Amino acid sequence: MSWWSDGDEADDEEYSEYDESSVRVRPNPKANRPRTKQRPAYAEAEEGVVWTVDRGRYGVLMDAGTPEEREITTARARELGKKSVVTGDRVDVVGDTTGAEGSLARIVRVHERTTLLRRSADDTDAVERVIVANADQMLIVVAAADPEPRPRLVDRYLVAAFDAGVQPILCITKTDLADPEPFAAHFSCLDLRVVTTSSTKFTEQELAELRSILDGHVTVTVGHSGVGKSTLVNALTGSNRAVGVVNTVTGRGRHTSSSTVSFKVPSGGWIIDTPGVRSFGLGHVNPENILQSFASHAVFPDGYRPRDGIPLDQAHDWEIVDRVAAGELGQVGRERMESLQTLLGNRGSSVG
Ligand SMILES: Nc1nc2c(ncn2[C@@H]2O[C@H](COP(=O)(O)OP(=O)(O)OP(=O)(O)O)[C@@H](O)[C@H]2O)c(=O)[nH]1
Ligand SMILES: [Mg+2]
Repeated sequence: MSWWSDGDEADDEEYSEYDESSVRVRPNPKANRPRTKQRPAYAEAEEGVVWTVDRGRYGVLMDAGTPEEREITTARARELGKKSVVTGDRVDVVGDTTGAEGSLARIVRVHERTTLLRRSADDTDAVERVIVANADQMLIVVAAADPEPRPRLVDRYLVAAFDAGVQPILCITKTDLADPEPFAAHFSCLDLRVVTTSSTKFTEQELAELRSILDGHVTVTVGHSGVGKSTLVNALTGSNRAVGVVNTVTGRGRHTSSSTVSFKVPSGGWIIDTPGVRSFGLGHVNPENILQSFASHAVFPDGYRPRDGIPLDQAHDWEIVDRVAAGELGQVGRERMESLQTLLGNRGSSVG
């Protein structure tokens, strides 16, 4: 298993032995009968939200927001089969749901998800890994320096966010080390909210702005290792996630966070800290959505009139490419389009 512990791989491979529901204590007299498709309805099941996944165990928050709110430890019931359970999932739980020391309940159902953020190992790999369920915002965290920010990686996150139906926000950290403006300028052709922070002097204003963005939402952080995701989550929520150091030679983080964990934002809402990933493949994304979502988030200069009266997001893909290449979104737009075309090219898709 890789260092990335998002649950799926953990459950289906190494950690399946920890699922007590798979332990058979005596010979099963029904072993030779065909399996029934009927499953128990679990009318007594209680609903909760998965707030973290760690090595085959799922932390579930029960009765959130009530005096009975409690965190319980669960395993997945065998009948879930290969279905993944990830942070953010709404689940039905049976068994001991008291949360008492040493208790273990079972997840028997996963509710339908409103959104699903996924990545693949690389762009040609259609096998997806689910990162979180039911988030409605994505905080794309990049550092102004150390590690050096890369616009093309942000393009990837943007595509994944649009594909998942999640609102992206760009957060540039470490503004004490470099001016964030030149990097932010790469995205001026898009309707993308940009916030900046510096952990050496988190100002109340910065934190208040971020909290107002998080208020009432479920926000998942994404970004390379070492960009400061956990540092930010700690500052916003008072949590105590371990933070790492960035190697001064390679400029890489140490992959300090290894699990995906949700934290309550004091003002309301949740922020989910994720481990930095080395690759954020988009092999699972429908290429048809990529240019459309780019066009629909474009920002046009004042007085702009769409060519032939057709808004950019309603144009055919080839025409979007053509119009952006002709300068409808300026030089910045051309660069973003080039990046998207490279991305599509990696996937073996052609555009225009
Ligand atoms: N100078 C400076 N350093 C920062 C800032 N934010 C975070 N750091 C440092 O960057 C290093 C990495 O921070 P983390 O919060 O662990 O980064 P992460 O994104 O959670 O990394 P992973 O968990 O490995 O994905 C730590 O040494 C932090 O102190 C900042 O705004 N300015
Ligand atoms: Mg971290």
